[in-house]
Amino acid sequence: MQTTLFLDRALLPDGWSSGVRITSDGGLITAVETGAAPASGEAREALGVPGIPNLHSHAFQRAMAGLAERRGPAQDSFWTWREVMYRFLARLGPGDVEAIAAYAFADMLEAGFTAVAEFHYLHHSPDGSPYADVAELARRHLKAAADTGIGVTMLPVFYAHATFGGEPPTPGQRRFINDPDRFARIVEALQADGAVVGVAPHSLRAATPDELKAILPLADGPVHIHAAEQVKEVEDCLAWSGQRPVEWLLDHAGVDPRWCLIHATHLTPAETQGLAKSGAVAGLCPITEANLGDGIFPSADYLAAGGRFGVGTDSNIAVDAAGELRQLEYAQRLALRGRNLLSQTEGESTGRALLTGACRGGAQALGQPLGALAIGHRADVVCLGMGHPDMAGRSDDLALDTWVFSQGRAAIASVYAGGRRVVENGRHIGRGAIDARYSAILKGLTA
Ligand code: NGQ
Ligand code: ZN
Repeated sequence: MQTTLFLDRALLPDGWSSGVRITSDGGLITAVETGAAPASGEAREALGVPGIPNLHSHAFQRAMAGLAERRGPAQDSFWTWREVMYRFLARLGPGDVEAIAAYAFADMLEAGFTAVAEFHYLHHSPDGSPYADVAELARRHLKAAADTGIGVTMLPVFYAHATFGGEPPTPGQRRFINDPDRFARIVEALQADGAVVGVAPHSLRAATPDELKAILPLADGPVHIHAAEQVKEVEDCLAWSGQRPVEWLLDHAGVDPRWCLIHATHLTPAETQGLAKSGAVAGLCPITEANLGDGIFPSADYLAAGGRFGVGTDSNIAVDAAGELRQLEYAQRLALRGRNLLSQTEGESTGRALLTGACRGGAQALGQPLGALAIGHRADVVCLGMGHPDMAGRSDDLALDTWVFSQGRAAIASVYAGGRRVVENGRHIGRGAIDARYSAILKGLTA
């Protein structure tokens, strides 16, 4: 179906333009006119920018937001959080997973994310046995994406071990486990559904080098892996191989633009340069990384070296595209005691630099034409509410910086995903039913 959207101002690949008409067909942009006048009855918005791809999500974790913020008996850490997460996921059935994913995806759309890479590892029933359809839970995510209108790249996760050296998995991990053959069946099922599909070895903890070799050829989409998020993981990797996780991947795994290294928090200067040179995307999840106490990725050095990046909501503890970009910059400000550290040239808007970078890297990491208001790309547009007093007299980069650094997701008025308006007045059009289903489930999970 052909649709048009008229924008008084829009951020196109070569900069801000006036009188922009975006025509799309079947979800993709087929024409971009500038200097046009609005037609009567045509959808019209004040200011539009490309929707941001969310390159890393575990949708089910949205429903445990707020459940792990209480001090435990010993020192809390990423690893104690993970125990809470394992206990939480043990209670989720297919209907719960689908309802939570729909809620998370609607939340993402309202927050400025128009596509998501779902890093999906919750494959099996609570006792570890597969569902009758081995791709049951993966397909529930596809259904939730279709229902909400968010674009999706499915990343079925290969998970087989508790830690480096092929250790057997723990009971808390049994819902994640496959051998390469059964994993291939999940990948094939998603491909048969016509989804964009990549592969995701969970981490070097969960997949051995031989397993990596077996699973990488199963799909031609992107390859995502968690790497070097925690200091303990770096130490354990050194003990196992004599190398750090990112160093090992760069040396042994053929890291190239098909790859996205999630977190990559703990890097030596040589790894930072090596990752930048590889053309892979650093998948940064600044809000979750702060929540989990991971550490600070060296973004300023990495971007100065030409490194590619995108942002992800990971645990979905707080879903906000502007918030991720802000936290990315703020971590550098706090660590380096400077300001405007992630824009590269004098006078450049930091919000604009972050948005543009995250759109480009996010599109690469999702393996789809996303993140640009240009022909052939998905018609994903985030429109800011310019009537707010904070926006008075502001447009273009100033409006963008006000969104990113001040207002956050409250600045978003409308969102178009695949040419369809799915967020109106800041609310997803399916909110009523999605919220009712989600609240009922959440009540049961907290009881
Ligand atoms: C995950 N999340 O797979 O959900 C992980 C925790 C792990 C983050 N790393 C589990 N943020 O890494 O073992
Ligand atoms: Zn993750």
